[in-house]
Amino acid sequence: SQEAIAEGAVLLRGFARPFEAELIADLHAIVAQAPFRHMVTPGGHQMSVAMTNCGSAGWVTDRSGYRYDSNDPESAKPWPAMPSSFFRLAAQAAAQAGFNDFAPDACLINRYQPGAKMSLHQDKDELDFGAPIVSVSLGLPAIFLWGGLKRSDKPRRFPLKHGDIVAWGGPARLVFHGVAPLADGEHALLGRQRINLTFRKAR
Ligand code: MD5
Ligand code: FE
Repeated sequence: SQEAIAEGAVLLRGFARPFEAELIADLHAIVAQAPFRHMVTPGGHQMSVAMTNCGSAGWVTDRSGYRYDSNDPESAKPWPAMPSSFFRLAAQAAAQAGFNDFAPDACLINRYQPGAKMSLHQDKDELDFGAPIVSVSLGLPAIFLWGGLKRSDKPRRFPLKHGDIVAWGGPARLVFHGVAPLADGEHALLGRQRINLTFRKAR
């Protein structure tokens, strides 16, 4: 099924379900090479969400700022390559949502354990805001917060479940968004966590 959240934002319920086994196997291989870690914001706060990356550019934050880096700062080696299962799913979902020829070079992998959250923010560390962002939800359900173009716009709440994909672009690309604190639970494939794959064209 396909629903419009807002202009430029399309929710594809269950779109990733046919890919789940391949995605989870590929995820385990990435995490073996580049483990999840809690990064620190420029303000010095440790994030409750644990992160890693795959692809030629990985999103990182530390005391010096937010940026994309070709290498994992923990290992000083390149981030693991983006598996073809990840790339194909992101490109197919983008096309289904009306964004043709999406070629992500970055996949940020977010791990939410119970209580973890992401505060309202904009994604603006990418070079070209003309490319969409594709977000894949796996594991425990979460409430996605969808604000406006101003931080003060009151967010609407959307439940996102295992297999749901959202594609954002055009007028939705710079909307403030976040994730409410994860409720505890147990997912049959992923246990007590939610994994979010965020595909972007960084460079
Ligand atoms: C998540 N991750 O569920 C969210 C969902 C992040 C992040 O927000 O930055 O890692 S993904 C993306 C999103 C949502 C709404 C608008 C836009 C991106 N956008 O247009 O930039 O872990
Ligand atoms: Fe974001």
